[in-house]
Amino acid sequence: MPAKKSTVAPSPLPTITIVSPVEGAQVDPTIAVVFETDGDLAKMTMDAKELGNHLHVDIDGTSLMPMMKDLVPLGKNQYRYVFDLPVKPGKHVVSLYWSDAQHNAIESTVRKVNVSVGSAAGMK
Ligand SMILES: [Cu+2]
Repeated sequence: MPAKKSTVAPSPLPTITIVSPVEGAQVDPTIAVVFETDGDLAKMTMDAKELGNHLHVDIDGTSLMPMMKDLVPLGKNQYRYVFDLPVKPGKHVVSLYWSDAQHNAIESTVRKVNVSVGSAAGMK
């Protein structure tokens, strides 16, 4: 679904940062995102008992809502998420943000990286 803008005030929200890929990185068609947050993801994903602000991962404007089982804890508040569908070669935009309970992006939290996926021939 297309990301919509939230009207919720950006009151204190946990930090969220994309650790990898870095801006401009060349990545595999099955894109893995590593991010860091001091938020309690059990309460900030679709697993929450009462849905409030929660994590969205977005690729090329299509937002996904990972469950806890989709997030691999790496320690130090870092987690890995792998998009389950491979993307086509070329440029892609990966973003990560908190959305409100209505699934609207809280704009102040949007983190974005541009990546490019090599053609099959160019891949190792
Ligand atoms: Cu959502």
